[in-house]
Amino acid sequence: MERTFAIIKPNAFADGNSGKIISRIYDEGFKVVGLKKLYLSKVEAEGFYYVHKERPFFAELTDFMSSGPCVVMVLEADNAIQKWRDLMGATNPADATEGTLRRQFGASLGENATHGSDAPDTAAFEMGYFFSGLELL
Ligand code: 3AN
Repeated sequence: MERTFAIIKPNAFADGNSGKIISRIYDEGFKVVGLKKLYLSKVEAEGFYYVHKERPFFAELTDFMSSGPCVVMVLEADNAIQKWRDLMGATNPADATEGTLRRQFGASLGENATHGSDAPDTAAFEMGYFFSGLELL
């Protein structure tokens, strides 16, 4: 079993799609180990996306992620990191395959509905950023 970190981003939360996304997560066989709704500050969003701080879209990305509430989750499954990325689809919803979450709920490259860790080390950092060990029992 592996764990990964996921976010339902502010656009998907505001659109009322959190329930549909969580339902899909269960249907695909993930266990939800941690889940909470948060309204990130700009500083908290910058800390989370620290690895992207030199990227040209950093300000846009952190403005968006602090623009409204989101849902943060820890998901568990065999091969959870890749499995969740496959369910999300390509970063740009326009390139995402039919049936993926970003295709269904994403609005644009920035407002792409969901986030998922891309490797074990980033998953460990991201889970620890939002959840204590006690919250993941
Ligand atoms: P992924 O989340 O699929 O791993 P990355 O790591 O390329 O994608 O991008 C990190 C985040 O930055 C993505 N979730 C995406 O929403 C956002 N992003 C990527 N490129 C742009 C861009 N050109 N403009 C705005 N936001 C972007």
